[in-house]
Amino acid sequence: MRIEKLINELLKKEQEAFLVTNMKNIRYLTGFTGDAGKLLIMPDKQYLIVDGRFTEQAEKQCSIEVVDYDKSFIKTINKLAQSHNVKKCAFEGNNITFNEFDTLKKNLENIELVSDDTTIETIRMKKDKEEIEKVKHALKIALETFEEIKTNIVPGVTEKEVATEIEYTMKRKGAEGISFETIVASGKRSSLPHGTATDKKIEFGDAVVIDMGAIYDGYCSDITRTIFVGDMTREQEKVYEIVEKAQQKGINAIKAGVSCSEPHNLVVDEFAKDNLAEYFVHSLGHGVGMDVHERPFLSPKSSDVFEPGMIVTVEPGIYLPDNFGIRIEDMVMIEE
Ligand SMILES: [Mn+2]
Repeated sequence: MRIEKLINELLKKEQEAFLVTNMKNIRYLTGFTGDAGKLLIMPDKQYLIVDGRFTEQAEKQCSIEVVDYDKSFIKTINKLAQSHNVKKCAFEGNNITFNEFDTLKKNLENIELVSDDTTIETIRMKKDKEEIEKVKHALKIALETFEEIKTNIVPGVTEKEVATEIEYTMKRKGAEGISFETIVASGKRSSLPHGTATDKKIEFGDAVVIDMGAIYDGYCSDITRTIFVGDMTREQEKVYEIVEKAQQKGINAIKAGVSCSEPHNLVVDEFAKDNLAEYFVHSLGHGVGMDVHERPFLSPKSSDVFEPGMIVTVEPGIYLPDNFGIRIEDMVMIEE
């Protein structure tokens, strides 16, 4: 069970308690899908605290004790923590506001607060079987959608119309939402790495970068395709081949035990051969799960190492300002 993985980490770190406030982390650990609640974890006892709207749902979805918030989350958390003699409690510093921290500090009597935004995130990097199936399904929805709509990308259609059709088709195929605002960047706009769709009409000769993803049962997918309306120029063809080759090089470098910074560095070296390294302006990829961007990051700064169960994107791109851009993004799962 996932919650046991966290308890093992608490025991290792001699941490008495962990107050989880990030709703995705609560869902990950307990299965609770409501949009409000707090999770108090101690090695020997765990509580999910919810308000009356969610009591029945929480009891059905979780195997841990569900407690009513009794008109105040913070007072109830304090009461529970005191009853277990907690003196030190971890909380998610990257998830609460300054004011929420202030409230915690004032109300948790004689409890030292320590920020911890790595323990759960580290556990989440490695997906279990159930998670892998959900990500695969989210990916299937995105891939099928692209195949279905690509023939409709023709001169005269606007970027927004393409994005809307993508989002509608993904939902029709079972997506509960989109992983992020769909990117459709055509012509000169394709050199904007995050060019969200506008009213610009797609023209003959345009490169069109489409970055899209679906959410299925809480899990995201993320793919990018670059297509050309009409014939590619010689330059476009050459850059496309370079990006494709660099992506393959990056994918081939991914293996359990390898540093997450290595594929990025190899891709930069590959682009440098054609003097294009300066036009690759972001990192090579990122983990995908309940968040569309999560650890591990395939960036030169990453200190993570690939492990079986991780799912990451590999998305090299070349962006030639005022000319065109090309990005190709696929998802990779690390196995033994
Ligand atoms: Mn991505």
